[in-house]
Amino acid sequence: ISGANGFHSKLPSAIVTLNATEGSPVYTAGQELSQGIDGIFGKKLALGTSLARGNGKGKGNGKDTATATVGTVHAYVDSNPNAAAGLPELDDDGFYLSVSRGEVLILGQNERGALYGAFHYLSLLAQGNCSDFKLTSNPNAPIRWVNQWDNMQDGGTHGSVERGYGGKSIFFWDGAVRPDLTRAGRYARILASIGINAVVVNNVNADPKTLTPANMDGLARIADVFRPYGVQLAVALNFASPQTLGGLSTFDPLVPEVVAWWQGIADELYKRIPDMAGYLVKANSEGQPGPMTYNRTLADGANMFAHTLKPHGGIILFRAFVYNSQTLNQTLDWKADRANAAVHYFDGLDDKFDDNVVIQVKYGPIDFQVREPVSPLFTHLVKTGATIELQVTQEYLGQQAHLVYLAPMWKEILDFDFRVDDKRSTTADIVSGRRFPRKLGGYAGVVNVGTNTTWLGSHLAMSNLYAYGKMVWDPTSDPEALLREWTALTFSADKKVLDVITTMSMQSWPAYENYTGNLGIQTLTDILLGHYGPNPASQDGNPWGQWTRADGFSIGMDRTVWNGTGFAGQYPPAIAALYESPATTPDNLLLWFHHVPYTYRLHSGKTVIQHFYDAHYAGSAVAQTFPALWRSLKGRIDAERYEHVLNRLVYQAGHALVWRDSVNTFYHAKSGIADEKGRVGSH
Ligand code: GCW
Repeated sequence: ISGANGFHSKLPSAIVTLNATEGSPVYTAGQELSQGIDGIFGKKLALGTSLARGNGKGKGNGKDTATATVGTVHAYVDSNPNAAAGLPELDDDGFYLSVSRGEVLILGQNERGALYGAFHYLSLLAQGNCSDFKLTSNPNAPIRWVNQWDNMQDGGTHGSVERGYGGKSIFFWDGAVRPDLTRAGRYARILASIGINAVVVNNVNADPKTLTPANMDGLARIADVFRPYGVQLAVALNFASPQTLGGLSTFDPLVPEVVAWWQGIADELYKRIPDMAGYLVKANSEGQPGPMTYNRTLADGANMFAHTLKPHGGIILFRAFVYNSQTLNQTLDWKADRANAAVHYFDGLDDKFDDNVVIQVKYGPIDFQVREPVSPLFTHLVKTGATIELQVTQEYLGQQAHLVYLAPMWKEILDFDFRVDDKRSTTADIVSGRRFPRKLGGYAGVVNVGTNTTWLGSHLAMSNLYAYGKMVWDPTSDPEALLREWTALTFSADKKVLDVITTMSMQSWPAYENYTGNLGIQTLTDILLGHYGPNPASQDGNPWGQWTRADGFSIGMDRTVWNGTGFAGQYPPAIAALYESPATTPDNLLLWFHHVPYTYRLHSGKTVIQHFYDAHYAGSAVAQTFPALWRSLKGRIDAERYEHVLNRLVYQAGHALVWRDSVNTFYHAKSGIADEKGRVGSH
């Protein structure tokens, strides 16, 4: 911070933590404040543990005796009953922050909230804001989790991360929990600083061996390094474990021995981890076992776990990503559509789930594409709590080798208004439990950090993790403001640095959509291999049900009710009507909902094919400007990060051309229609 010395008089000289036992989040808050203020301003503060005033040890002019007090509202009011009247009501995890001439009061509704308040204060200081203010901040929803898709085994040896692009697992190695969990503790610190309160540590494609006694001991060690940051541990389960691990002859959720086996697991886990958050379960999807294996409903399956968690206060997030694309026949069945699966399987179950079951729904009905309509399942679950699953790891979005800032996409998703009963019904209001009053709900982000020093594999990708935490705390956050905040905290508050990173990032999602798959056709990547790089040919005839139905004349999935798969009819009437007709469907979702000739004219006046050609040129042209923009920051960013990011951006600029030419050449060959501008197929 430039001119840091000028701020000293506006800073506290001592820190007092209220009722903090070592290792508790309030204790951590005290440590973070002391380290943070020293780190930012070089000012060393006395750290005490009572309500007594600061002892004035800080060097100064004699007036330098202000104190930062941090603790729970409860602890504060206990020792200061008169103060109660002036304090706001807080929700779980919320905080109150008051700064007045260096006198700082940081109160959490619970210990975690106090830690969040401390991080918030530090973040303002680090951005050079030392002004006086009062702030009350409550989270949008109680569930603010991240999911890690970490495997315990990788070919029998090392912990890999499914769809992870930042190295090996920070939790697992060689089929067991790592002996050294220092990095897992650092991860909890990152997550707490952005308001995340739980981590599912293992892959949803779960290994039954996660639940051996030795591994449960290991999970408890992970929970121990999370706890000082108020981050709870959750675990993903394999539905067949009673059989594959427990040796029973069945895993039918209605068989008493199976239920007893799972009760034993819950009891063992909670004995080791009394504050465990709960479970995440992927069932009957992509080859995973589930209740439907025994003709039981998804509710039967979810409730079995809910029941065993209930005595311990745990919750289960049960995934809605249930589908079997292997039975779909693209050639013979025009109505075959994987997008229909979630609503199909969950319809009729809304009043069947226990109250500690939450359904975790991916934002789109297919799978983390560059653009999808928001899953209509959110409007079919009225009594059951829901979490929306977002992906911070960029599986279909460039795998951290491309800069794609995702917050603008999430914002559109969270702001989407489903018009349930013709009333405003945004995704955020549904998952937060406001639109249909419910206790539980919120957000799950698939993050997949790894052992790479950049965490996600690329420095700039961390803006996505930052924005994820901040947006789920407050979905009204402005993506650009979050990005500027993150840049100032991570790189520099230098105006040029802020402007360049903002310009590139804010253009990055639209550019990526343009060069990888526009008009709602989805990311035209390789469906069979790693979901990376262009391969439009793989988008049809694949067994995953991710199709475009492109032929020589026309393209797009007909998801109308009148003539197609019927998917559009899963939305409330006003939205269903909008998507039913190409005339009212927004251009950016046209091919998601309609099968049209390449010569169909968009609202923009262009034909579909010409839009393809132009958009792929336009998107890749934007990516081509990134390296030069970044080079203009030389000397303003440390050399190591400067070079690392530059390499990625140069690569992205080149790979965007590969995308452009592969996709354009493919559709030019398929349609036989010339590019009006003569660029495609002319050489
Ligand atoms: O699309 C798929 C991903 C899988 C993932 C699955 C899921 C964990 O490609 O890697 O498996 O989604 O979300 O379950």
